[in-house]
Amino acid sequence: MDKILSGIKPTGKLTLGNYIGAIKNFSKIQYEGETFLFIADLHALTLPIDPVELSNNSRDICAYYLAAGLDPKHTTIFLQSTVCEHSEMAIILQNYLYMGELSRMTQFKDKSQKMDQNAIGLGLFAYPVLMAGDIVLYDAKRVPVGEDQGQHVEITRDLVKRFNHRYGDVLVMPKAEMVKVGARIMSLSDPTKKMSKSDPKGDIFLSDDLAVMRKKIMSAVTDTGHEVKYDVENKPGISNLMTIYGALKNKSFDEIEKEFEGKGYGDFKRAVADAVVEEMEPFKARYNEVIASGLVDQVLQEGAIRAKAVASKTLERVKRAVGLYNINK
Ligand code: ATP
Ligand code: LTN
Repeated sequence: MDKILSGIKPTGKLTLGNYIGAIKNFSKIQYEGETFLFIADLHALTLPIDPVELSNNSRDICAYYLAAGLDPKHTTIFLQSTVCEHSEMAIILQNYLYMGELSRMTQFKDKSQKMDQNAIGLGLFAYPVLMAGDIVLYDAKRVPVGEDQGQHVEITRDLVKRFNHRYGDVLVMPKAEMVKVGARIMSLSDPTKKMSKSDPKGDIFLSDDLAVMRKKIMSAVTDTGHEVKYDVENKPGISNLMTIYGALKNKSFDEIEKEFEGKGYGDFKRAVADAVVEEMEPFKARYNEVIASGLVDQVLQEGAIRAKAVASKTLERVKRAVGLYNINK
């Protein structure tokens, strides 16, 4: 059975983009393999974050995973920081990624550009090293992510090639997988920018009330004209709403165009808002149940034990391969 692995970093409140591009898909594919899903709390430390927020966000992601139908009996759900092998693996792997290639990562460039140039943490620069470690520790072949994370999986592939070339067949080659519709949901106020939890303009948060979600959709920026037509270049606002609608209703752009032929933006927006509310109402109710049940801590404790059992074996394999002396022969 193929290993499937992904994670979300607890940097802020989760958005509809995280739901459509990641969480909804995780629950759909979890039984296709042995699945590991974690909360990338060490990654969240790569930018300044309030400690209370970090820990609340971490709990919330686990609750949202469970609310989306992720089954902790099958899928190992855990916190990255509770499996120390992630940190240890990163220390070893940092020697096989180069500063030139790390400095070309889009996420690093985007995030570091906005910062005081004298206060860019080493962790932000080395982000892909930690992420490569996350992936190879579980021998993951499939890595479901949104479009923005594709580059980090690519650099992991480069690392695996380089490492295996040097030491033999030690690491498993991963591959990024993206949802066909919804791998990049855009901001509702600026549909040329990604909806992002760390830059929350035009976001729909999973914690928003249903009425607020509806209002945000109804006031989303649209384009000139009145035709519901998929055209990212000339109609980025409508195309983004079509992506949201298509992903939630499982409809193609052709089908959506036919459905709204002769109707205006207002009718279409109402239908998108209905689709969002229809999906979010039971999801939010399940989230509230999970939080009230106390299940989160139990799942994360069991997950840490299961994840560690797998990760520690891979780490041993890697240590042996690079020649770290084994005192437990
Ligand atoms: P940040 O703003 O802190 O960089 P983010 O909102 O981009 O965070 P991540 O933690 O990087 O969220 O992403 C979690 C998962 O959700 C990843 O697989 C990511 O690719 C996906 N994702 C994030 N934003 C979107 C989006 N707008 N559309 C589709 N998928 C997304
Ligand atoms: N960088 C990812 C989170 C992440 C991840 C991973 C995803 C950390 N490690 C390993 C897939 C595999 C993000 O920002 N979503």
